[in-house]
Amino acid sequence: MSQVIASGADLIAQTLKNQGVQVIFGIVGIPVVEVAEACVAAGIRFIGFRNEQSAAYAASIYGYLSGRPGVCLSVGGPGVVHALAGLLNSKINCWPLILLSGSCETDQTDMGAFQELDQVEAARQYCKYSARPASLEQLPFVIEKAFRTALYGRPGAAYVDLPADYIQYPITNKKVFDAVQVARVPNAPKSMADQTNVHQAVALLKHAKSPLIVIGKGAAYARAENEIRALVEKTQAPFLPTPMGKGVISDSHPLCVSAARSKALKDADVVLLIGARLNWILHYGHSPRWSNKVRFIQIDIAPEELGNNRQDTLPLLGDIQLVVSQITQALTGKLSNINPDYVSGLVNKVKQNVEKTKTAGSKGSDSAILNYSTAFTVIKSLLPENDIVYVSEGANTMDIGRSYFDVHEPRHRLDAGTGATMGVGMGYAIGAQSYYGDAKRVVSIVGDSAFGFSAMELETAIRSRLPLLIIVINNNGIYHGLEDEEYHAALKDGTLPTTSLSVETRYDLISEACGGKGWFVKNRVELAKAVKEALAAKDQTCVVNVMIAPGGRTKLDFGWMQKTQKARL
Ligand code: TPP
Repeated sequence: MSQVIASGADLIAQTLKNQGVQVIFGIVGIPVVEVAEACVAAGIRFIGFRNEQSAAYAASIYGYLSGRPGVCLSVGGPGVVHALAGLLNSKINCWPLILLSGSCETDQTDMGAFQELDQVEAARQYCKYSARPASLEQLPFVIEKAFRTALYGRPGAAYVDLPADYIQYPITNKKVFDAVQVARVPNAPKSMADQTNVHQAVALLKHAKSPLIVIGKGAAYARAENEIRALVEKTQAPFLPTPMGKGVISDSHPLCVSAARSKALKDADVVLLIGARLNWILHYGHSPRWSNKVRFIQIDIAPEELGNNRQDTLPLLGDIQLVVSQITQALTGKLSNINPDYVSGLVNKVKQNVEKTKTAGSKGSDSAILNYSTAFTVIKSLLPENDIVYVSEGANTMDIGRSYFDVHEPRHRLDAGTGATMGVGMGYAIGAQSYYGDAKRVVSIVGDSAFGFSAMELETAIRSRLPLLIIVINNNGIYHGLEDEEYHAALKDGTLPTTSLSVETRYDLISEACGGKGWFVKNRVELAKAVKEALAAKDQTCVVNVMIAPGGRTKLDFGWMQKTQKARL
C-alpha cells in the first residue's frame, strides 16, 4: 500500500498559505477540526470564536483593513447560517471575505446527512462567487477563484464548500499534491478613468462656487490617502468624510467640515464623491438634504454604482488612487470660482458646533449622573490622539460619539457601516486588534444593546490575548431605557417598553468572569479613573461599564428619513 503523505485538510491549509493567509476566524467542529489543525500546523493563526456571526464579522473587517480577503471557517448547516450575517455585511460594505465551510460527504447529499444544507445556494445571494469543487484536485483552483473574485472589481464575499470526504481524503502522491497548487492571487489590477470625463470633471470643479469633496470608506479601502490629500491641498475645497471615511485625511484638517455636515450638504453645488455611494447615508443625493441644483461627480470601482439614484452624475470609473491623481494633474491652478463666503460660512459653523459639543460635555458636577456628552468628553480627554482604532456601534452612542472622537489616520474608525449592523463590534474589535497587533490599541465605544449581540466574544478576546478596551455606554435600553423604579413597575405591570433592557446590567463582570478586567462607573471621577487604569492595563481585555442617564435622548427622531422619502414621491 502506498504511504499517505497528506490529507485533504493539509491541501486546503497549503492552498490558504499560498494565498498569503495569516489568520483565520471561525469555529471548529465536524468536519473542519482537521482543516483548522492543518492550518495551525502550516503557521496560520486560528482565532476560535463563540458564534460564527462574529467570526465572519471579524474576517470581513480584516478584509477591509488588510486589502486582502479575510477568511472565516465554519461547520456546515447552522454554522453557515450564522456566518451568512458576515457575508451580507461584506456584500453591503464591499469588503473581500471568504467563507469556507464543512459540508456532508459528496456521496451522502440529499440523504439527511449531518448538518446538511445546500450551502452553495444559501450563500449565493450574498456572494460574488459560491461553489462546491467537483473534486479534491479542483479545490485549490476553486479557492483561488474565490480569492480573486472577492478581491477584483467591487470587493465582496465568496463561499467555498469543503465536503467531509475531501477533507479526510488520504493523499499518497506528492506529485499530485504539488501539481494542484495555485499561486497567490495578485493584487487587483487598476485602471484609470476615461480622460474625457476627467476633463469634464475638472471643468465642473473649476466652475463651482461651492465645491465639496466627500470621502467614503471606499477611499480608505483603496489606500488613497496621499492622493486625496494632494487634491484637497491643490483645490482648497472643503471635504466631508462619511463615518468610516473619517481619518483618510485627519479630522483636524482646517478644511474638514464634518462638524457642519448638514450645511455642507445643503450649500454644495458640485460634489466630488470619492468611494462614497449615494445611498441612505448620503440621503440618495436628493433634496431636501442636498440642493436641487447640485451636480455629482463620482469616482467608483464599480460601473453599476455610477449614476445610482442620480442619473445626471458624471462618472469616473476606476481605481481611486489613479483617478484622483488624474484629476489633480488635469487641474491647472486653484479653483478660482470658490465663493469665500461659502468656505468661511462652513468654517464658522464648524467652530460653533465644536463649541456646542464642548459646552455640552462640560456640564454638571463631577458627581453628577453622566450623559453621552459628558462621558465622551472624559473619555476623549484621556485617549491618545494617535494609534487608537475606534470601534463604534449603537444608535445614539455611535451618532453622538462621531462628533466627539476625532480620527487622524485612515482605517482607524470602524462602525456599523452601510448595513447599520448592530453586533459587529466584538468581531470588528477582535479582527482589528489581530490585524494591527501591538502597534495599536482597539477602543470600542458601544451601546449596551449593541454590545449584547456578541458579548460572549469577550472570552474569545481574552483567550486570544487581545488587549481590547471596551467602553459600554449603558442606558438600560435600545436608544434609551428606564430608571430603576420605572423599570420594576413596568415589569410588574407587564408594560415594559420594547426598547427596555435590564437596569444596570453588569457587563463589566462578564469580562471578569472570563478572566479580563472590568469597571462599573457612574460619574466623571469614576470614569476617568477606570479609563486611566484600563489604558495602563496594556495586555488585558478591559470593559468599562458606564452608566448614563437612561432617558438620554428620549425622542426617536427619524424625521430626516421620512423627509427624504416624501421628497421622492
Ligand atoms: N438588529 C440589527 C442587526 N441591527 C440593527 N440596527 C437593529 C437590530 C436595530 N437597532 C438599531 S440601533 C439598536 C438596535 C437594536 C441598538 C441601540 O441601542 P444601544 O446599542 O444601546 O445604543 P444607544 O442608542 O442606546 O446609545
